[in-house]
Amino acid sequence: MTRHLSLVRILAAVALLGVPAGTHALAQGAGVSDGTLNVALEEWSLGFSQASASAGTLTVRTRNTGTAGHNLAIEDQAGEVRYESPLLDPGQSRRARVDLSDGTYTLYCGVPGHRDAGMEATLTVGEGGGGQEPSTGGGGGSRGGYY
Ligand SMILES: [Cu+2]
Repeated sequence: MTRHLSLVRILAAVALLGVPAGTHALAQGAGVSDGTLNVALEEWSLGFSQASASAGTLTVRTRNTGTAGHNLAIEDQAGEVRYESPLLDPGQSRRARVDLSDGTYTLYCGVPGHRDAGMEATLTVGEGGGGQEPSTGGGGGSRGGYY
């Protein structure tokens, strides 16, 4: 008897899983995969809020999937802008290579007001990020100052 009940439950669960997810999900594929950071500029997000990558050269693909002009800036933890795309019109995209070392970076849209509206994300590079090869830097645990 209990066997029948659990079979019914499994079938019900499968049926639920079969329902397509919401059609209006966040931009597909945004975030980091295969050494490429995909950014979807839209109102009001970058398509993701947190991502991580291995240290090194990161390909940054920025696409304006929104309806207003946007751009992308990458700022390091010292507040220095490491990359900034030109202003992109809706539908435009840009590709660049950015060399990033271990650290935490803030990504945002530089159009006034857009960052505050939600066009901001955090990228963690190196420790705790990427998760592929451990950093080649001799495995010391010390985090030296950047000065
Ligand atoms: Cu913007």
